[in-house]
Formats: sequence, C-alpha cells, structure tokens
Amino acid sequence: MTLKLYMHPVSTVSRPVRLFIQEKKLPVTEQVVDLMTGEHLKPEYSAINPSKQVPALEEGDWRLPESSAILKYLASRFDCPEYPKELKERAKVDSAMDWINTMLYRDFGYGLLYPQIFPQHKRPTDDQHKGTVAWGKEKCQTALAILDRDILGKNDYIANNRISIADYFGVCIVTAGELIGCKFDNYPNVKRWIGNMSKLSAWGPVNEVMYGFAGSLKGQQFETV
Ligand SMILES: N[C@@H](CCC(=O)N[C@@H](CS)C(=O)NCC(=O)O)C(=O)O
Repeated sequence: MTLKLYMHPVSTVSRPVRLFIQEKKLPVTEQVVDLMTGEHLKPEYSAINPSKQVPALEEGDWRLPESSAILKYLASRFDCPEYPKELKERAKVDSAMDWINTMLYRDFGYGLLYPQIFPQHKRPTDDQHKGTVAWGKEKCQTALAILDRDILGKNDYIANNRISIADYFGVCIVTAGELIGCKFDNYPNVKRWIGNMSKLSAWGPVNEVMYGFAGSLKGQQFETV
C-alpha cells in the first residue's frame, strides 16, 4: 500500500517527518498542502485531517495526523533503530517526545515564534500580544535550559544516548527559531547537537525552504533567545 505524507516544507512539524523519511530513504510520497493559500482549510484537506493542519500520513483509506505519532508509526513500520524496541528505551523516546511537544514546542513555537511571524497568531491588542511573547520567551528559556543542561549536557542525543526520532523531532522544532534569528548562544550543548544533527545528509534539502523563509525575515526586530 502506498504511503503519502501531506506536508508543507516550512512547517515546523512537517520538517522532522520529512527529514526522517529522506534520511532513511523510506518509500513515502509527498504532497504539498499550501498553507500560504489556505489549501489546508478547504473541505478536501479537512476530510484528511479535521484539525486542518499538516502533516498527515495516508496509507490507502487510513489517515494519521500528528507528527509525533507519524514518526513513531514510520519508524515501527520500517523497523528503524531510531525507535528502539526494548521497552524502557522506547519509553525514554516517548517521554522525550511528549516533553518536546507539550513543554518546549508550546511555549517556543506558539508563545514566542508564531505570534511574531504569522499575522493569524497576532493577539487582538498590543498589550495582549506583548504579554504572550514575553510569557512564551520566559517559559521557553526554562525549557531550553533543561534541554541544554539536563539532557544534552549529559548525553550527545536526547534519549538513550543515541540518535532517535526524538532528536529528529526536537531539532526541527528548535531550529525553527532561526526564523526569528535565535542563535542559542546561551545553550552551548543545544548548539553542538544542532551542529551534529545538521550533518545528516537530508538536512540541507529538507530545510532549504525554511532557511529561504528565514532569509526573507532577516532585518526585522524579533524577541529572541
Ligand atoms: N500537533 C500537530 C501540530 C500541527 C501543526 O501545528 N501544523 C501547522 C504547521 S507547523 C499547521 O498546519 N498550521 C496551519 C494552521 O494551523 O492554520 C502535529 O504535531 O502534527
């Protein structure tokens, strides 16, 4: 059965799935859903993912939204060591991905990043907007410090000290910070990890469009970390 990924190349959570597919050369075709023209809001795509978001995976008439679940499914289906079978090792990967999704991504993506670059994320008043960004910045600094000191300060990778789908997931979320000019100078272990992960052969091709978008935003003033 053919596997198809609905995605957008700039999308923070499409990128880890695409990176994993391309790095592991998995037989998954891709279809762009153009977020910029609102293609994801049309009935054709809501029938695939009622949340009207990318990514979503399709296999025949079976559909799977949610980037974290898609990574786990693909790694399991193709028997990839990046999602270990041993229960305690697997639990560590699951735990790390839940942490990335609920603690790091919420405040970093939806608190700091998106309100500053996407008009639809701007809050109704200047005060509300400033408050959202200030809150996101403070909270994501806490999460980044944990990632830097307690996780990557002790190991080269996020879980079990070897590369896993948690690294694919986390690094694409963290590097979305390049859109607002994040340099991560206060997080040297995070910087080292980004350096290592960006040596993956699929890194350049998968992230080209995101870096192009980051280039187009250069020169604007952003709250950053
Ligand atoms: N929890 C979802 C989040 C998906 C998500 O936020 N996708 C964004 C792109 S990064 C999207 O489709 N945004 C379009 C919109 O919300 O209008 C996942 O991890 O897959």
